[in-house]
Amino acid sequence: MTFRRKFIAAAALATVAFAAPLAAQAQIVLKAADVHPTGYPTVAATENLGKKFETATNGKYKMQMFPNSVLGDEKTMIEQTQIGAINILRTSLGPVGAVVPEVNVFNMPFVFRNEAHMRAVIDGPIGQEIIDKVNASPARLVALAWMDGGARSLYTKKPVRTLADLKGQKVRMMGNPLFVDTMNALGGNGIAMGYGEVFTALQTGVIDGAENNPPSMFTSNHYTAGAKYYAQTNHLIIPELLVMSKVTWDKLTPAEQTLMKKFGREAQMEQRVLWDKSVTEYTAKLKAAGVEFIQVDQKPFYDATAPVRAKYGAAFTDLMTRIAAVK
Ligand code: GTR
Repeated sequence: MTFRRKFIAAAALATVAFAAPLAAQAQIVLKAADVHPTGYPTVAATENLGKKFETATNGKYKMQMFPNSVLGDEKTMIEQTQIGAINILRTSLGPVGAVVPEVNVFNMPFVFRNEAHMRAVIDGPIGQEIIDKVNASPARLVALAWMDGGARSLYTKKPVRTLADLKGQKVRMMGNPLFVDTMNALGGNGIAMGYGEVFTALQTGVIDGAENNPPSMFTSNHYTAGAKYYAQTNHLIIPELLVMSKVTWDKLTPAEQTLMKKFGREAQMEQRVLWDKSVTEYTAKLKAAGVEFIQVDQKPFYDATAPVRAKYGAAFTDLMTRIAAVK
């Protein structure tokens, strides 16, 4: 190789070597997290939001999704989001209630008549008020959008056909005293633990059952750990949140914040469509795997949880009247 050629080759290499780290540095990676696996409605809708944000900002940002609880359970991930170690988190409102008590109005048993009622509430002014409360709280979280977690029902190793069948059964609940109180009011024995611990706890007999929606019951494999009966109590209809760390939010330009909110709202609507499909799909899969779906009379479950609504709802009496009035 002549000197001139060597020089050109070296210069080209240097350009590549120089350009690559620059380009890598220029792109800001947003870490997103979810307890659910790839393909789950919440994960898919959040990933799409990330792609839209990347395109709209001409590649200034890129979202990297950490699904399947790889960054910890929801409580831990909320804490990581508060300090900015996670930038975007999709979480149930359940554990958010432990850090922003004002959202607990949506976490109460039977506060919504059904899913359609819940959707009408979160899409309207009350949903926005709760989002504003999260954002105004000292929790350092910025709520971007709602997502749908359907209705939670009981799944157990022994069938629950009436309230009496639940007596003394140890049932895993999410980490928020409100949920443990709910299970105890139903006559069971509520035990708080992280989602990722439920499978082993079912296998080893630490718990006799848990409660969740059909997509979660299927994708977490809990039905293979002995929980073969799904009693359709619908006792909790808890919306979920897509939140951004306030640390990250404050670094976005006002235009980027507007984009984030817009794409958040779109993700809310997109996830809902995916959600409805997944409930149908996973209910069928659970049935095919031998899970018995039990229709229960929900009235005794509603009545038994009245003390929980009285205790936790005392702070929200006006709001609860307004929620009940939403058609
Ligand atoms: C699911 C929900 C998760 C998580 C989980 C749980 O339905 O989507 O965010 O809260 O339940 O029971 O911990």
